Amino acid sequence: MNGAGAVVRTLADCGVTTCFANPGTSEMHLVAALGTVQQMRGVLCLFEGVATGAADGYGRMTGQPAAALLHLGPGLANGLANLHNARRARTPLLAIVGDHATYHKRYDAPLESDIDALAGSVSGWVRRTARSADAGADTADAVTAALSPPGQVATLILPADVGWSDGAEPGAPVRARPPAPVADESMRAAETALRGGEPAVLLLGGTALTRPALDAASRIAAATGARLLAETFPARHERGAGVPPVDRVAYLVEFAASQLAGTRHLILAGASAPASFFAYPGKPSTPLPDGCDVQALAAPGDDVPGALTALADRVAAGVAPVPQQPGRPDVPDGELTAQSAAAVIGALLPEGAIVCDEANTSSLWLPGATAGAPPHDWLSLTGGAIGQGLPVATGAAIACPDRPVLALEADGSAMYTAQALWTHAREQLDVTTVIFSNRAYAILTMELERTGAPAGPAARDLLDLSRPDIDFTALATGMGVPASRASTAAEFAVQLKTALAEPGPHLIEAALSPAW
Ligand SMILES: Cc1ncc(C[n+]2csc(CCOP(=O)(O)OP(=O)(O)O)c2C)c(N)n1
Repeated sequence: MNGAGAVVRTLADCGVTTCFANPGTSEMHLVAALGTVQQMRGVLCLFEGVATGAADGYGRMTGQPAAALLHLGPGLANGLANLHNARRARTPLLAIVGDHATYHKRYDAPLESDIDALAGSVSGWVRRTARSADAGADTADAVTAALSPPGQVATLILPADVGWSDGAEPGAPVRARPPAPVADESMRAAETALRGGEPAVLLLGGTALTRPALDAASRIAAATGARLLAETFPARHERGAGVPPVDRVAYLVEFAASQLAGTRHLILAGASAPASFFAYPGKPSTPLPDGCDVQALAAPGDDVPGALTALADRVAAGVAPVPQQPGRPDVPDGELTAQSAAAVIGALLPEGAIVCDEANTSSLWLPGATAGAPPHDWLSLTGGAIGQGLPVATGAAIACPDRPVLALEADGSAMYTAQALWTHAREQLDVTTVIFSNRAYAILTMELERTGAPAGPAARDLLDLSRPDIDFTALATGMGVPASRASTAAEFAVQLKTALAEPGPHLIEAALSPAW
């Protein structure tokens, strides 16, 4: 067996059976090996950012790593922004990066670059396999590292000659360590804060935003009067009718500060302490009020659901969670705006949907409009690096073929990784993409004001996406995805209903009224 064969065999033995790939010459033996292992599904992505984002979506939905196969340093660099988002999502993900043959590196061939440095910027674990005899064991270690709680990017660098040389054997799967139990001391500190009668907020992140942790958090809130909040951009948030509702900390630091005003105790469960997305002249870097005590009940890599359940049993024995009541908006009539589009989505969102939200300014009304829709998962832009939504939808759809996926995309963000649509078509994924076409980098227009940068017309032109208007229906059909354009709320409702009822990919360009 050669090294590439051992890598792929080991992946399959470890349960890593999906590989989002954009290979090159140095990965040809890996490509050949992928074709020989029956359990492996290779998914071609036409840009590395699609491959890495898809692996992120897959990992968020399954808790298991997918592999992203990338070509040397430049391929890894193209995939880096979505690996950054995956790192922020704490997604288990295995990046496999091919390199030149060991003896070829000293010739400084054109594609030679510092792969290790690039990998180190987003990975919790990096290893370069030196000999084919190590390929299997290194791969097993990489999978274990990716699964190390709460989940991380693990990068395995495989030189071409290691891949093609014989003398390899599959590595034995290694069991990943389970999340750490929470120390009694943290539990007692949280209990003291909650029982003290001072205003407290329980900030939920990671696995705290899925059930049964949400039920436990809701019981704690009901019994103690603590408020629940979620991190601003959760990797995966289970929500909808019957699930305890949790508002997210607002993106804008002023709004976040008013949500947290008066808080004396911030108790973290799977979340980090909130920080302002950016610094602005004269504005604070944190939304927390002065004198707010921050304590961690459970770090992201801890057994967060276990900690919340144990805490609920201490402070909320016999208290039931408070579920979200069902309720949907009426389908609106009239102009198509971000607000009326949100109402249409709230009215039609199917049960079990996976929503990939990269609608940016157009997402403002979505949480409210969908709060009482049937239960669904909400995946967000964890690391703020745009171009994530369509790739994440790709991976989520492959991970959960029986669930409808709704990719809610701002037009500017969609253009970073629009190639994902081609993979939606090729794999016939049940993804409905809605493009919120406001023909602008709208959020940056707002940020321009907020930063106080003196801006004239030339500056504003850099944030304008018209001249020419992007024809998303042409882009989609050109890549094999049936598409339509809606200009009124009623048209949007009809088109969304049809797209959701038919299997396979669809795209709807929601041509928003000029206001937004
Ligand atoms: C990888 C990356 N590049 C650039 C940015 C800076 N950026 C933030 S928002 C934005 C434009 C967003 O426009 P769009 O996606 O159309 O959403 P809108 O603001 O119009 O709702 C840009 C370029 C970023 N966040 N990430």
